[in-house]
Amino acid sequence: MKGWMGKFKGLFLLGSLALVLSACGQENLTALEPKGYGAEKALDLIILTTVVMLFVLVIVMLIYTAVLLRYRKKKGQENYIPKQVEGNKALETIWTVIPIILLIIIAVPTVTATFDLADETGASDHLNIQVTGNQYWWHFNYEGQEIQTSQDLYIPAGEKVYLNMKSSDVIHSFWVPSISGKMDVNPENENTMFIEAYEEGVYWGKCAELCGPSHSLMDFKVVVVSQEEFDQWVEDMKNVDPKAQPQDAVAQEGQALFQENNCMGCHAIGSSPAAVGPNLTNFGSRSKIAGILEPTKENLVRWIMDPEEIKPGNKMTGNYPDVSEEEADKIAEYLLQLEPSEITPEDAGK
Ligand code: HEC
Ligand SMILES: [Cu+2]
Repeated sequence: MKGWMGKFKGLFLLGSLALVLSACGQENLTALEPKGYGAEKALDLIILTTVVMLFVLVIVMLIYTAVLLRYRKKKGQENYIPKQVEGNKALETIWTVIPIILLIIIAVPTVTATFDLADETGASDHLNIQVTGNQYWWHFNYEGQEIQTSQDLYIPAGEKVYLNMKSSDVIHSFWVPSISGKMDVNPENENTMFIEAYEEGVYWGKCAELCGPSHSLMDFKVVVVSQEEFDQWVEDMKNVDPKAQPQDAVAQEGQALFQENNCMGCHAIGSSPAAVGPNLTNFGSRSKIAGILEPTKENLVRWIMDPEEIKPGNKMTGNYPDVSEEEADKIAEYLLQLEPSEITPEDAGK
């Protein structure tokens, strides 16, 4: 009985694992359908090493089966002792040389790709973006331009973009699986990585280093648009007037409440570098709220009322006066109309 139960348990585990892992194939979040330079290099190496390993597995299994069949103890030969062999130069040479060749086949492209992906010599000819990892959100500062943004990183398709990354608190790791590999984001030193996305689209990014209770919610997006769209986005973002009055009367009240409730202490609108919290310049165009929630008014009110319920341990909780639902609703109305550019994640084919 217990044996059967055990078998069922195994089957159940396998089934649920298959179910859970099938979500790993999500479009725009999988390293197995590369849409960028680094991810493509990585997949080539994954395929190469898998082929080499399968080759070894097949050969070893063939020899193993052949030996099992051929040299098993046969009826009537119970007392037969086969010829005793001690060392065979030819065999030993073969099984030393073949693994060396296989390792060289893996090592040469791996080392080449490593140097290629770490190459920073052309950095000054390309767009450079300062990336800051924070518990539990990402900030992007376009170097040499008056643009600061958070959560959604806009880049042009088909262009190398250099990311100079640092953390404001603990170690994070920047990872957009379908575009490139991971890079540690440390508090002490800056790490640089370039990314190049081939196609327009919205690619999902993850923090890949355990950084606190909401680590798994530290999502962001890379919004890849055409060069023309990108140029327009840059223009629009540069020309933002942070104090602009909204048209709508409710949104105007929201703006006043946003100022009264200390929100401005942590959230900049425009290119000011204040960075305790995400920059909200183009908040109305966000693909998600706080990196994870669908961008609806309802969700935004939920966030403003109780961010702790959504992201435990975040640095906004408790640091602003209580706002009523009515007030939160007005603030939401204000924040959602902050759409300085027509270029949004929808243009990138969200
Ligand atoms: C003490 C600093 C601080 C104050 C004050 C503060 N926030 Fe925040 N806020 C944060 C931080 C930090 C985050 C990011 C949380 C996370 O994702 O971990 C955040 C996130 C947000 C987000 C999501 C942003 C995005 O890009 O998706 C919104 C919206 C927001 N806050 C609105 C407000 C409003 C409205 C107020 C005033 C009532 C306010 N905040 C006051 C620090 C603050
Ligand atoms: Cu993190």
